[in-house]
Amino acid sequence: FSPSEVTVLFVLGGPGAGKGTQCANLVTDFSFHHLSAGDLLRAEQDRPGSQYGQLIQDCIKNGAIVPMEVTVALLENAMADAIKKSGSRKARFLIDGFPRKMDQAFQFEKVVCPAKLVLFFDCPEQVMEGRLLERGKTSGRADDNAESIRKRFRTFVETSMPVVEYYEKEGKVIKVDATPGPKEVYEDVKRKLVGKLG
Ligand code: UP5
Ligand code: MG
Repeated sequence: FSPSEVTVLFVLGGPGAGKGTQCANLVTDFSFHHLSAGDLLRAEQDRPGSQYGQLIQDCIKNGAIVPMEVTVALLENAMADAIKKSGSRKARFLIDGFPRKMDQAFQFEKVVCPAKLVLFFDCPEQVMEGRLLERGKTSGRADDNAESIRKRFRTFVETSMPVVEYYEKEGKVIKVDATPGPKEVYEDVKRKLVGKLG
């Protein structure tokens, strides 16, 4: 992928911060392709014949991070697919829920391209927990239960926050308070993104 043709925004934030919700809003208003690393991993887990199904299932239930080779390959394929289908060589991507560990960040920037910006949704654990437990009543997600949520929070604090801090030092982070309702959060996102996409 050529950075002159592909623009990548990483979308980070704790479990339940609202990454998926806000990416859907951005897709409606801007010409973004939205790729959720978690969604790609869940699809790979369910793909008949996948050699990674069990590994992914175990990692997700325990809030642990799937080895980067698997996730980076899924993202690369999905990006190539999206470009092929859109028929345009210029493309903007929201990469949602990735990178959540420093090794993933370095690998992606090496084999795909550097991120232009990082959208970081900041939200207190208590608020995220409430959202995830509520969603867990109907989501069917194997990790929307109290025990998995606790593990996801720990991984986020210990392993994923350093990624956000790394990009903060690079001056790439746009931080958004994700505590208010979805509409208010989105207004803030739009206001902060204006003029920065190029
Ligand atoms: N909601 C959203 N915004 C709201 C708001 N402003 N006010 C009130 N409610 C709001 O939202 C979550 C819920 O909250 C929904 O019910 C929504 O309506 C409501 P959502 O938009 O889904 O939040 P999101 O941040 O996307 O939460 P998600 O649960 O998807 O976050 P995770 O980061 O935990 O999940 P992800 O799918 O990215 O990863 C799952 C697992 O996959 C990881 O734990 C890990 O095991 C594995 N993984 C990797 O190993 N590597 C990767 O690179 C990525 C994932
Ligand atoms: Mg999500």
